[in-house]
This record gives sequence, C-alpha cells and structure tokens, in this order.
Amino acid sequence: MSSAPGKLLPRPEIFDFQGVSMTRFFTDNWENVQNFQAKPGDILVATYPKAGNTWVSYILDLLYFGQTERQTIPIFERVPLLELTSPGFGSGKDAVDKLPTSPRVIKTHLPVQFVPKSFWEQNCRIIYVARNAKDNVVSYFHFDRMNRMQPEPGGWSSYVHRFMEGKLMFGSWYDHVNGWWKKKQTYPNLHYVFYEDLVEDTGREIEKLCCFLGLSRSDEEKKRIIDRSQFDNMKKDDMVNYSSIAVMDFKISPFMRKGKVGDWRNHFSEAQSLQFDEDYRKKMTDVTLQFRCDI
Ligand code: PPS
Repeated sequence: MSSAPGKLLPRPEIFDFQGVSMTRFFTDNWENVQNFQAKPGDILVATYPKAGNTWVSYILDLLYFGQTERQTIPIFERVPLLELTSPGFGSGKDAVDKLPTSPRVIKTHLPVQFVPKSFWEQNCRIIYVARNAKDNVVSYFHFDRMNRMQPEPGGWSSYVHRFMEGKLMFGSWYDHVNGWWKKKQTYPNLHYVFYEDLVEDTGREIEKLCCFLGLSRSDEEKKRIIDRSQFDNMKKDDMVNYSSIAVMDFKISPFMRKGKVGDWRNHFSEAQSLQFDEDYRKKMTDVTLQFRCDI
C-alpha cells in the first residue's frame, strides 16, 4: 500500500449517496464492498469518523497478536478500512481479503444500514465505538483540515452547521450513533463502547472487551496493552500515528491530536454551544443513549 500518489489528488466533492453524504473514495468500490465475504471469526470495529477507531483497533491487535513483528506494519494495513478505495491506497476490501491473520480485524465507518450483509449472516463480532458529538465534531474538523482525501472543511462555524445537518462524510453523526445503538437491541454480538469510558478507565474497558471476545490475558499482558495504547505512546509510534500518510499534513494538525474529553470547550462559543444543545435535544430523543461531554 503506497501513500505517495494521494498527495496529488484534488480534494473530493461530497454528494448524497442513498441518503448519506459520501465521496467517491468510499463509493467507487460499492458493489465489491457490499459483496464482501466475511468469515465467522472476523471482528468489525465500526465508528463514525474520529470516534476512536484507531485506538480500539490497536488494542484488539495487541490483544490478539501481542508485541510481534506485526508492530512494524502500519496499523491501517493491519486493520484495513473496508470501504476505502483510492488511487493512492488501493482497495480496503482487497486488503482485507489478503489479511493472513485469524481473526481478521476490520475497520469501517459505515452507518449500520450499509454494512455488508455477510457480517450479519456470519454472526461476526462487532465493536462500535461512539464519542460525544461536540468532541467528535472538533476532532473531525481538524482531521478535514489536514487530510486532502476529505472534502474542504471551510471555517469552524459553517463546519458545525454542516455536522448538525448531517452533511459531513459518512453522513449524520446522530443517525450513525442511533442506528448502531438500535441494532444492539436485536444483534447480541455487538459491543457498544463509549470513547469517554475508554479515556476514563482504559483497563476497565479492556476487561469488557476481553469478556465480549472470550479472551483471557494475564494481568501483566493487560497492563502492557494499557501502557502501549496510551495516547502519548501511540502518538510517538510511527506505526500507529499515521505519520507515513502523504495526504495528511501534520503541520496543519497531527492525526493523534489531543485525545481528550472536553476539548470542545476550546472551540465552541457560548452561543454555538447553546444552539448545538438545543438542536441535539430534538434529534437525540432515545433516553437510553446518553453521552458525556466532560468526565
Ligand atoms: S479515524 O481517522 O476516523 O479513523 O479516527 P479515529 O481513530 O476514529 O479517531 C481519532 C481520534 O481518536 C483519538 N485517539 C485517542 N484518544 C485517546 N487515547 C488514545 N490512545 C487515542 N488514540 C487515538 C485521536 O487523537 C483523535 O482524537 P482527537 O480529539 O482529534 O485527538
């Protein structure tokens, strides 16, 4: 997987695709992605963009494969993004097909209705990671500023409005987190994780992951994984910090940016926050799904 050619690409246009805002990098390979053949052991890590996918993917990689020579392979090759296809990156679906590991850990940002049906047919284990809307939109804004494979973000104020309208890549955050939350009611092999819980107590969440995956690891091993997957350690590690991706300009903003809960306070004005909250209450009517914007 070479990253260099991507640097020359113009930023993609965003368009409505079956009711969800998408770019061609995630729709060009649509039929192949929809026909993807999952294996029963596959583990899907699903998130709205910037909700902690890389973190959880890395934890799973460490839980299953430990500190082997795998640690010299970039995380986006160990855990490919299924729906991605671009001249610089090739096809995520092909990359998954070529994965030699068992289980295969697979990344997706697809809303639940777009997940290839073989995942459900094979009863695959799925981990969904959700992050509070305010920190999620902040992280997404900085990502879109630095990543030329994403549509032009424009200014912060208009960006927040487009987030509220569901007009960013992969569509509405509100539909995404709710759609996956509802799926949990009917699909038991889905583990719903909150980014804020991971930040608050990574060890506790790793315990829950082990329980869900039926894994038992020694206390020593779990301590090592907690340490390796800490923000500062991941930020330093070129195999997980995305520093080898040419389309990302870390001078604008690094991939491993802050890793905090509550950074939204440094971005939202009081008026923006009030307007956002009012709109949020109208959209997030399921009282069983609660997020924390501070911990
Ligand atoms: S992507 O591009 O959609 O796959 O991004 P994703 O990995 O889902 O989310 C990136 C944000 O997760 C933060 N992150 C972490 N936070 C805390 N601890 C650890 N270990 C960690 N690893 C990744 C990353 O910094 C991005 O959030 P922001 O707020 O921008 O820092």
